[in-house]
Amino acid sequence: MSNGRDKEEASFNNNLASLHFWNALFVALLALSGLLLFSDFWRSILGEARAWIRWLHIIVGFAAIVPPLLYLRLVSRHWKLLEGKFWQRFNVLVVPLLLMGWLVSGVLLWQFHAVGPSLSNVALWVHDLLVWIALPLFTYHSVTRLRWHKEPERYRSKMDGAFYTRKAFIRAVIGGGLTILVGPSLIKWIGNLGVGQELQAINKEDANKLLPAPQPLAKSAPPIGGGASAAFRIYTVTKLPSFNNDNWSFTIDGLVEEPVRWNWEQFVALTRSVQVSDFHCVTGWSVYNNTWEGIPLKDLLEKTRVKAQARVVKLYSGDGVYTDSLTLKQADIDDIMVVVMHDGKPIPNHLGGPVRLIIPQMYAYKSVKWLNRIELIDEEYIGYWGQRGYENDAWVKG
Ligand SMILES: Nc1nc2c(c(=O)[nH]1)N[C@H]1C(S)=C(S)[C@@H](COP(=O)(O)O)O[C@H]1N2
Ligand SMILES: [Mo]
Repeated sequence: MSNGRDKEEASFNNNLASLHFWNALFVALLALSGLLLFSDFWRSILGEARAWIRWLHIIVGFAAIVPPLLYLRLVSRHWKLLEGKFWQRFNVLVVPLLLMGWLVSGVLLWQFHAVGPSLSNVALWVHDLLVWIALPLFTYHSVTRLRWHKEPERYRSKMDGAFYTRKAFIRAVIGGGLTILVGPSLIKWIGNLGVGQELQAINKEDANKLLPAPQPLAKSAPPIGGGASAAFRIYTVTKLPSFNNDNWSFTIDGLVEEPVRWNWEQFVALTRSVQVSDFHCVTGWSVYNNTWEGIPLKDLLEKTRVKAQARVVKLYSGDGVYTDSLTLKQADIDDIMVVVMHDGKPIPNHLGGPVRLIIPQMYAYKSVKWLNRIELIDEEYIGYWGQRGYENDAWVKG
C-alpha cells in the first residue's frame, strides 16, 4: 500500500515538475521575444524579422495559458504542501495573476484595430508595467533555484538565519546586479510616460544641419494645441539618416505634368499652414494634441498637376528603405500634411526631420519619416509594414 502511495506521489511531483518546466520555458520565450520587440536598439537591427517575432510572441502567449490551466487540477494539493512556505505560496498566486494580466492586455494589443487607440494605449501600459514587476521576480526566482548554490546540508543548522550566509550573499549580488541591469530601462520607460519627456530632445544636438531654420507661424509658437501630450518613441528600420543643405532635396515625379525638385531654401519658402492632431502607433502608444506646421499633401500634389492615369501616391523615405503609399483619393484628405515643424520647433532628425509626413486618421506606420520623394504611379503599391503583414489601409477606428 505504501508502495502505491509512493508511486502516486512520484507522479504528482513529476506532473508538477513538468508543468513548471513548460511554464518557465514559455515565460522565458515571451520575455526574450518581448524585450526584442520593445527595444529601440533591436528594432533597427531586426527590420523584417520583427514581424515574425511579433507573431511568435502572440502564439507563445496563447500557448502559455495551457500549463496554468493544467495546474488547476493540482493546485489544492500543492497549496497544502506549501503550508508555511510563504514565498512559494506567493509565487503560486502571483504567477497566474501576471499571466492573466499579460494575456488580457496582450489580446487588446493584438486586436488594436477593433479596440481603438485609447484602449490599446492602456493595454500597452499595463503590458509593460507587468514586465517591470515580473522581470526581477522571475530572474531572482530562476537564479536562486539553480542547484549550484543550494546550501550544503551540513552547514544548514549553523547558518540558518544568518545575514551573511552564502545564500544571502548571492541574493544580494543578484538583486544589486538586476537593479543595475533593469534600472536604466525602467527609468527610460517612466521617462517616456511623461516625467522626462523633453530630456532626449534637449540632450541630443540635432544631427540635421539645414539652413535657414524654418520660422514658425503665429499658430505654431506658442502651439495652438497647447503642446503634445507625451514624447514620441523613436522608431527607425535603418540607422538614423542625417541631412544638410547639400544632400537634402524634395522630389515629386512620376505621372505628373510638372515634376518638381525643391532644395531646402525653396522648400522652407513654400506656404505652410497649421493643424492640431493626434498620432497613433499600432503598437499601442499615442501622442495627442500635436501642433504640426507644414504643407497639406493635396496642395503639394496640385502644384505638379497630377496626370489622369495616376492612381497611387508612393512615398519614399530619405533613409533609402522605408516606403508607403496612399491612393490618390486618400491623398486628397485635408489633414494629411508634409510637416516641417512640431509644436513650433523644427522636427528633429530622430523624429523624421527635416520633413516627415503625418496622416492623423491612419496608424503612424503610414507616416513616413525623412520624406523626400513622392512618386505618382498607376498601380497599387504595398509599403514597408504592409509587406510585413500590416494592413495597407491603416484607418484608426474607435
Ligand atoms: N522612415 C521611417 N518612417 C517611419 C518609421 C520608420 O521606421 N522609418 N516608423 C513608422 C512608425 S511604425 C511609427 S509609429 C512612426 C513613429 O514616429 P516617431 O519615430 O517619430 O515616433 O513613424 C513611422 N514612419
Ligand atoms: Mo508604429
